[in-house]
Amino acid sequence: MNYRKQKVFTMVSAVTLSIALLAGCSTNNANQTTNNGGNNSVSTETNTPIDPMAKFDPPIELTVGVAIGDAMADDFTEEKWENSVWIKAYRDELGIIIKPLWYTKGTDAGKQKMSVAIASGDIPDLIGVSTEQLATLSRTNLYTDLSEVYENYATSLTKGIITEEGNSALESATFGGKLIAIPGTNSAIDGASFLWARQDWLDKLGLPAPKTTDELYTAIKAVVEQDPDGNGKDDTVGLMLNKDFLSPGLAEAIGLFNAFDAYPKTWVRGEDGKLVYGSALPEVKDALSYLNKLYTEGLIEKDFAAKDSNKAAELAAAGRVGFNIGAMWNGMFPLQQTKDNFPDSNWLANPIVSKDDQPANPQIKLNVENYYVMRSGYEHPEAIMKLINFWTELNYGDTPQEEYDKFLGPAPAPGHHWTVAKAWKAQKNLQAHLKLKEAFKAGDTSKLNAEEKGYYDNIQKYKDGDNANAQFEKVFGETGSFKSMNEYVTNNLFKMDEFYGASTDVMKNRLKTIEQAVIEYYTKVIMGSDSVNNFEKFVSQLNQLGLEEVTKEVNDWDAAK
Ligand SMILES: [Ca+2]
Repeated sequence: MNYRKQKVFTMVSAVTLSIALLAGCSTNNANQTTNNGGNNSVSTETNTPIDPMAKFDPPIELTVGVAIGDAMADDFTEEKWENSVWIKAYRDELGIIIKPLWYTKGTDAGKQKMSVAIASGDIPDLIGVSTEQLATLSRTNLYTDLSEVYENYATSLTKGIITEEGNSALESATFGGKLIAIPGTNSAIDGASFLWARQDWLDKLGLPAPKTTDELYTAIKAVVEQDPDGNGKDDTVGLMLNKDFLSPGLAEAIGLFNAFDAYPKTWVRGEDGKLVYGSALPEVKDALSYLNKLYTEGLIEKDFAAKDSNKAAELAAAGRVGFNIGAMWNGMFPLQQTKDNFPDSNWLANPIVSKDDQPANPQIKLNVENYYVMRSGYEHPEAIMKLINFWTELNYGDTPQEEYDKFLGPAPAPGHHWTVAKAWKAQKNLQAHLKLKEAFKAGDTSKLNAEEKGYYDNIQKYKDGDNANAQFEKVFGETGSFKSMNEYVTNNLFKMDEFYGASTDVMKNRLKTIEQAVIEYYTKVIMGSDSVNNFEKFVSQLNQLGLEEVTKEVNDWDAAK
């Protein structure tokens, strides 16, 4: 993640944290009572009902490795970590005494230390690993099968969160019928593309928000040729585009490929039931021809292939671009910059366009932040479920404000980076939007949680004239990107990448080269130095680079799952 995007995410989480004090209280005493009751949940008697929230009595020890990421780096000390409210609560409320075996600083160091531990066969009782490391672990006897632990100890709240986007998160942690890890889920839908448009320019030009690729072409041409900013200069670009236009985020073209039923860099199921690589399917030709037309007619920047997304995004701050295809958060960065410089500007996120009158399907992929593995032979594997239940109850349960703030509120609360295990709710942000809409309609904020109330207050400031807070309206507000997200969800439009396993053997060695060949060919076609007429030649080149073998492996994975 590059610096400026990172800054945005830091900002979003800082906002999340800084507003937590504001919301109203509710009660959660039932859990407290149960926890303090010291009910021993590890009973193996079959007729004893399992209490998934019960405290271990006597307490148990659980060893972990602590990876200090960039977001924690600034104020991290070992002492602070060991005395944080998380570690204390795990001990006092769950009866789980966390014992760190090591500390690493930086993402790479953390990954490397974990890989070395896995290779040496000597791992802590609980580890959080990547998809790749999980695949390596699946070939060892280092893990515990957590199938029953999940079944018996995950609360219904936790199960709802882990399966919120279907069973693929659990399936991605299942090897040979064994659930070898609990997936620490994150949101897949929040990665979808939108068509961001300068609505103020469309209004001025008397054009509707484009729904089809034809309407988009018309609108792009109009903003370039009809001087929508009225400065008398021929200085407007139609569509913001960067050299990595197949990477989701900002100034990308994925949403345009999806408009033509093309799904680059994902695995889609063909008519014969086999998985095929979206970048090599003929549907991409229509998207490439479309982009080539925009390029040839001067509607996208001549030098887009030399610009990364941040560089391409400078067009937004300069008020020189009409359209951007990118993520739900673009309303914060970079599009807030347009508002800062041009108070009358009005970016709105629309669903991506479609080649016909059927809505397009935005591509998304499974998003698991960490796979939580329990060491084979560890006596209390259900500890992982209790840690995650604790997290889900605190975040998404009926938690008193004061309790929530202790962990996730403003400083000195440590925040979520200091946890040992967590799973995010996929539709958290969408629900925030829906609840905010209701709250503004009813003029009643009593149903909002702390995070949502913070957004509410910022949107209200924007409505009262503070343009610096436009970004909250543009993402979470009634007119925000989640309005279009809700259309995606309501109409069940998402196209999920069908491959969600760890990299297969050939994939590990070849996929980067294959992806490089894809972006090179696509770029050449857009810029007119190659042609869609050479598409079949391009596909056979990809097969020579290893795509054929990768496809076989992916289908073997698919057949085995
Ligand atoms: Ca102009």
